[in-house]
Amino acid sequence: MIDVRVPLFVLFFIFGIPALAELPQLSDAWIRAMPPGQKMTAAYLRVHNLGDSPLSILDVSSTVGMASLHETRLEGGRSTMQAVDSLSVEAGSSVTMAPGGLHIMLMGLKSTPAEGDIVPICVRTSEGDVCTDAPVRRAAPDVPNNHDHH
Ligand SMILES: [Cu+2]
Repeated sequence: MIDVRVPLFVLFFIFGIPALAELPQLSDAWIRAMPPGQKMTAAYLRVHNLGDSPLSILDVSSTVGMASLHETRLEGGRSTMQAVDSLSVEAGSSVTMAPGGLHIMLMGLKSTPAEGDIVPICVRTSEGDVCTDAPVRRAAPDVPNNHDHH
């Protein structure tokens, strides 16, 4: 039999090297510690788009309970929370979830995450799924130039 397979490098030469989907990177994840028995809390993190095209954050998940993307907004002097369907992150840019703004709502907790626990949080994006370990803390970590608005 004659081998008619074309070596890969020939295809690359003809069609160009296929662009590899660049997975986004997660950083600065943490979860707010709640008193035992609480059925909900919030997780915060930063999503970095390392690629050269915009990506979408489509869903969030965690092993501790139901997770959904929320945004806290000030409306008429009152703080309200809204579900966010999807979120886009510009190329080379990042989106920060922090108290008073975007956050991952964790509901229906099987057990309340305690201070010092490590909870996995996953983010589904148009470029693929990424996960990170989020430590449970009582307050936002001190980040320079990151003012904590409530
Ligand atoms: Cu919320």
